[in-house]
Amino acid sequence: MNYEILKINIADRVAVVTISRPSALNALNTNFFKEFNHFLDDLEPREDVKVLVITGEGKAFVAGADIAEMVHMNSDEGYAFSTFGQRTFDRLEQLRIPVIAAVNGYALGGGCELAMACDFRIASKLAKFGQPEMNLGMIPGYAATQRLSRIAGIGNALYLILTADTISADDALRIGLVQKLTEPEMLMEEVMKLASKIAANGSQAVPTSKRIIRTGISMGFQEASEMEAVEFGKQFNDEATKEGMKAFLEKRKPTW
Ligand code: DAK
Repeated sequence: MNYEILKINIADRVAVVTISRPSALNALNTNFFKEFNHFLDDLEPREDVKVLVITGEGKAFVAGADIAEMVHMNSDEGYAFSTFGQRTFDRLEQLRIPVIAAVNGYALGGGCELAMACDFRIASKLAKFGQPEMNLGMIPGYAATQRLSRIAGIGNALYLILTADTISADDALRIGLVQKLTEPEMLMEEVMKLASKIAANGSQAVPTSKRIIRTGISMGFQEASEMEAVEFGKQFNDEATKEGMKAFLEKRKPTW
């Protein structure tokens, strides 16, 4: 597929996708969702890629769903746009490998929701976050009502969604929406360092941790702890786990 919106670079076990539609501040339209799903089709079976990074080109990460496209939709088209987007974000969240959002600028509406469907968020100090849908007379449609309250707590979710306020990167860090801030020019360097650190782990421990954290959040504590114990036990059949422990005891680095 010839991508018009996505720029893709895969090297050293890390895939970087740059959303590039700067004239519309990278607003998410149907074409974006088509391209992104195609990219995920290609990525999912690849064993050589260990981490995915998503960022935006220009002054926005993503300034929301494409209002210019949505304004012409009837109810059926709105429903189709909604379910296509929701399925795509769920697919991203459930991707086997970790996904880092490198938030370079505005992450508003659907853009903030995209960042929240990633596993964690590293942001430029100049980034801005918000769910301004209320200003357009609508509610969020890509699960901000659910993900934001799980990530930042119900009070912060209600505050952001009901006020439609845009908040600074500092405030996003304070409420736990972002895990780390960087100087704007250092964003990709810092993110790539983190991605490489995670990618260097050769065992199944990274994807397994992601899966049980993500699955466990919607389970009861006892049931989720039992799932962890089952997965913990399974690791003893994994050569990489044995190698990790042996290397520690032999005072050397593991060979993965
Ligand atoms: N959609 C389309 N175009 C957008 C856009 C967007 N979300 N955001 C910006 N643009 C376009 C602008 O129209 C402008 O285009 P031209 O006039 O140059 O042709 C260009 O990008 C540059 O924007 P500005 O001139 O406005 O740039 P400024 O630096 O002055 O302002 C801004 C930046 C981010 C503060 C401002 O552009 C802005 O407020 N943008 C809108 C932000 C916003 O409201 N985002 C939320 C969108 S609603 C659903 C699923 C999802 C959603 C809803 C329902 N269902 C499943 C039912 C999601 C909704 C949203 O995300």
